[in-house]
Amino acid sequence: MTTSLNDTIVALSTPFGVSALAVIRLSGPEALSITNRIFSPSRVKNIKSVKSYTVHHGRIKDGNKEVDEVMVAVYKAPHTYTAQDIVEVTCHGGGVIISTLLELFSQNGARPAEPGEFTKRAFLNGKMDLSQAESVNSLINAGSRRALNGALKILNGSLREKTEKIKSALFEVKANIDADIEWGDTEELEIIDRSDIIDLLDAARGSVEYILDNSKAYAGIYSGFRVVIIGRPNAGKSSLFNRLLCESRSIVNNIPGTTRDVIESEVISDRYLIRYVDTAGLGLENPSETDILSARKSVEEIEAADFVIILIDKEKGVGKPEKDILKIASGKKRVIVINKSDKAEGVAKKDLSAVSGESKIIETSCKADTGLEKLKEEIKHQIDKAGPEHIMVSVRQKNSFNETARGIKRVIDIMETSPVSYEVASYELSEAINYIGLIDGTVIKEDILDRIFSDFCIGK
Ligand SMILES: Nc1nc2c(ncn2[C@@H]2O[C@H](COP(=O)(O)OP(=O)(O)OP(=O)(O)O)[C@@H](O)[C@H]2O)c(=O)[nH]1
Ligand SMILES: [Mg+2]
Repeated sequence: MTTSLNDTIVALSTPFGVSALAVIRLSGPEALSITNRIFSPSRVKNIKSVKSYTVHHGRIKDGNKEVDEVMVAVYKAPHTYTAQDIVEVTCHGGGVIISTLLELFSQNGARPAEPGEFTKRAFLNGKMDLSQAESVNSLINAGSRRALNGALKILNGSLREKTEKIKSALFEVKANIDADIEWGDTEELEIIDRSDIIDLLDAARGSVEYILDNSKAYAGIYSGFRVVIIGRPNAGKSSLFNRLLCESRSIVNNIPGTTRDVIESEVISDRYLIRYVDTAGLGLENPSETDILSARKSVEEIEAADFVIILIDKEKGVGKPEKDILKIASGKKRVIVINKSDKAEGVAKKDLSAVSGESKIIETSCKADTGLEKLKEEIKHQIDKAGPEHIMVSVRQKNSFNETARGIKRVIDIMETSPVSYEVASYELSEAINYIGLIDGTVIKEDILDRIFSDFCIGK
């Protein structure tokens, strides 16, 4: 998509379909004159001469034929979303009206906008950096208050601030190293202090890792806190899953190996967006080829989880499957749940102290409906603990942060080796700085931009 910034673009900014009102937006140098050709204002003479940030009632006409009664808002460059003249026409929300208006604007010189082209212009005209532009999409797609807050923070520049700090530290190191390359042999110049440089690099790497640790990569839409239920076959995973969702989503059966695929579903509970994941049991006796594939998927789910519920069947206690699960999920935030607590015989909380470590233990019965509120509270507590800062970054940004961290690590390694090859260090630093540039958009290729903005809806 090689599109000129000088075209005036037009698009419907609200969903297409029948609604009370709809908004059509234009951006570009001709926005006002194109509108002027088809809009007859009721109070002012000419829409071109009105003040910025004003709204005007009037009629859109196709020749002498009236098409709709509308309100036209005028925002003049440069203090607008795209830094260009913007006109927003609020019309009635019927499909025919919208199509007719869009066609009229096109006939009069506006080009239909590409997806995300308004925000792309905002970025290209320096109104926001790329991380902020991307967050506009997350804002629109936010599936929860939490996701919305995350997107808003980034839109307000929180990621920008962090990347700027990292970048300026790297530039400082590079300036020092480059000075040494150029002047290192001359006596009068201070020799650079390697340990200071390494400290600076360590701090920069720490900041990148902080972002990575607190980030939640999203694929288009931020999909909630991922709670994975794991346990041996028949422990009651699907029963618990259904209870937590308050709907009968997974098949429950007393034959071990009922669930074979990963089943997931989302709920909003209070202000929390939680994605529960039901999995196939681990440790099935005499597994078929399909069972082995299912078990592999369950293990992958443990890895992808924000929080793991290790479900223990009270009657079965802790056997090989449980020991394996505890090991696989050792680095994970988790809770141990003893299910089927309605049964008289079996393990109790105190029997698990040898294997539970730091993990909390909760007893539940899906049959008698006990302990479930306690479990839900624990999950919410974990979401709150997930960090005061939950930084939303896209998969693309996450990759760039990873590359930056690796690059900085390479520079540290070089600086710690004697004799230091300052040329190589300088080269590696430029690479790391480049990766940061891919995040804020200071180094950006057209095809990457196209990919980012093609995920947007038209009109944004
Ligand atoms: N008594 C009692 N039975 C339960 C409880 N929870 C589940 N069950 C029963 O245990 C059996 C297995 O339940 P599921 O929910 O299908 O177990 P699962 O862990 O999903 O099993 P797989 O999908 O085969 O791995 C069913 O007969 C349930 O009715 C409980 O708390 N108490
Ligand atoms: Mg199941």
